Amino acid sequence: MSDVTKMFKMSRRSMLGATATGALVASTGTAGLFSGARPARAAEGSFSPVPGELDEYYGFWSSGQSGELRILGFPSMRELMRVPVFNRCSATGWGQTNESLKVLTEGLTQETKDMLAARGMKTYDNGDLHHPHMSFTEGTYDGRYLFMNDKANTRVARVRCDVMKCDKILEVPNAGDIHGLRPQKYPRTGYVFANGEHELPLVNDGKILDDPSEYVNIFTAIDGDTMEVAWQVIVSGNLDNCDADYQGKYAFSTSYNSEMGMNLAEMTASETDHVVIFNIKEIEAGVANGDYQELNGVKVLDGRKESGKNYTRYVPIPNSPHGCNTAPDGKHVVINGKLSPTCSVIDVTRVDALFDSDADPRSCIVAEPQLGLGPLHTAFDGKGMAYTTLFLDSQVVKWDMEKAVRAYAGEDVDPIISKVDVHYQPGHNHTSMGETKDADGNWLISMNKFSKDRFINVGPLKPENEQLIDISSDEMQVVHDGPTFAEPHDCIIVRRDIVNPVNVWSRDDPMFEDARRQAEADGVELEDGHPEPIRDGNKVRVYMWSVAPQFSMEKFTVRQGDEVTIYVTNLDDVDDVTHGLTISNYGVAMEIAPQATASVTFTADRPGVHWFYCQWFCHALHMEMRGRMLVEPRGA
Ligand code: K7E
Ligand code: CUA
Repeated sequence: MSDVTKMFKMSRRSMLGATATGALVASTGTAGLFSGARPARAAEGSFSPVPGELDEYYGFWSSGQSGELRILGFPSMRELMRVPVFNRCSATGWGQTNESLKVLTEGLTQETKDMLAARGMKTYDNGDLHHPHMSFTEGTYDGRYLFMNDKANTRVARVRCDVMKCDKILEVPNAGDIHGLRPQKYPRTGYVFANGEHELPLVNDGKILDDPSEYVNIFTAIDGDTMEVAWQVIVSGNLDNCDADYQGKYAFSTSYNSEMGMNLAEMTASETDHVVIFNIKEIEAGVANGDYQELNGVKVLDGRKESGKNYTRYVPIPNSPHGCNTAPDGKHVVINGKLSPTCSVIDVTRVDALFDSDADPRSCIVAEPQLGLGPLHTAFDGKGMAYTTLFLDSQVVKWDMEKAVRAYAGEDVDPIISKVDVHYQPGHNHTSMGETKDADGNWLISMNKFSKDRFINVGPLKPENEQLIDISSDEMQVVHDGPTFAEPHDCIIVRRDIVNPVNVWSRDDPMFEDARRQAEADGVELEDGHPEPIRDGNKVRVYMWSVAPQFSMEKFTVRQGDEVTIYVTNLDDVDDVTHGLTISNYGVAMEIAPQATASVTFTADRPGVHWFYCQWFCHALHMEMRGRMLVEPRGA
């Protein structure tokens, strides 16, 4: 260790927070900035976020085929952070660091690992993340976790809300392409329900193609605490979106391909499709009684129409329903018609009868208002109003659920309150706290698939357009256009007080448990680093710490062909002093946030001097935060 290095480390440890470094960065702290004033709303002329003012809500945005989770301040819609999940991230090293690779690989099936290994890959580097949802306790968000699906590679991921990093990814066996995903709302999450969208032969070994009777779709309940599959249910027809009730009794899934068709004509042939209602207690009893087959290590129950079991009921719904949204009144579930201009409203208090007697499955439908063309998703204000996106009409329609129920019963009332044009072709929409019992009716977001002429042209690939809508009066008002890159399908809007991330990592965080274990085996304290690489055959481990603007090693030497693992522990514990480690011309880069340890393993196959540097601007001397890796040529 050089004298300068020692001095830095000494001063860091002995005068924590009082060094020049500490003072420099302490001024960027954010505490105390929030004044409590609300951004100006449409009624006051225009919407404008006030610089320096904090938002009232967290927005958790999916990113579709980008594969990441995004965090927005809401209602300003300022993008605050991107959390890599299913994607490979150049900035943070997600998909390259040992810590992220553990998360990305430990939940994969052996079959997937083998397939990827044959391509020289450890994990997938794409994903299709549609539906981010927070864990619930007693019908409202609890700030523990976010869960999300990957339609592309049949996975479900969990993000820890304390550090906003993904800590678990599970590949769901047996199912085909997880689409709809919702956590259990009551009593707590509990289960995370996940829909397999694309039907597959139950044993998919390449021997079956054109025998539809061998194809199935699978509904999966994942234990949100352990991120293991609790059970699966085979259903008739496919599964699209889903939601859970506020009683903890049922889950609901839309099916747009009850026909089990394999092409467009077949999939849309029938005038009616259905919603599947899952009876959670009955399914749990079936699991307890051994009424399942075990397939790829998972308990799979038969809930198909003809099974005669009490696990499921099938409620006929007009052609190709899409969105499935439980209202905060705890009573209604809105099924969005898509090809039908209607929404069908299920009354959950009438669902018991479907399981206890031979009641007509449609007897749980209490309203079916005609809303407009292409209803896809519905949001709620907690005051009895529903807001449905009309994809084909490019509108959002506000309607009164109670009036819709009365109209269905024969009364001459019009449930539609108003419509507003959006730009253009909306898919999901969401209200502030709208999927919880604490829906507050302040804001609506319309997530529009096309932006067309709303922004200056950026070429043939255009952004999407998410519009902020003031719903504080009967006439909805679009107050802001928010362009986004591919393709946030869905989002949630969570009151700020519910989410409380930390500012620095805890040194005993499980995320770097493996690093700690290896350091212990090497007789090293991660926080102290080690002055020389530790050699173990051709495996070499390098332990460094970082304190702005220095790494603890200014150089180290390895040999060509060595498998090198570099551990960096960021000893800075001031807000915002993240460091990075990039090795030039080696394709290696990672992020190390305050008090974190991160590590990366690579083969040192290119001899020569290679600078490693910090790529996260951290200090006035950030450019000087670098050192050299010497790779000695083979045979030297
Ligand atoms: Cu939630 Cu886009 Cu996957 Cu509707 S889906 S839009
Ligand atoms: Cu450390 Cu830049």
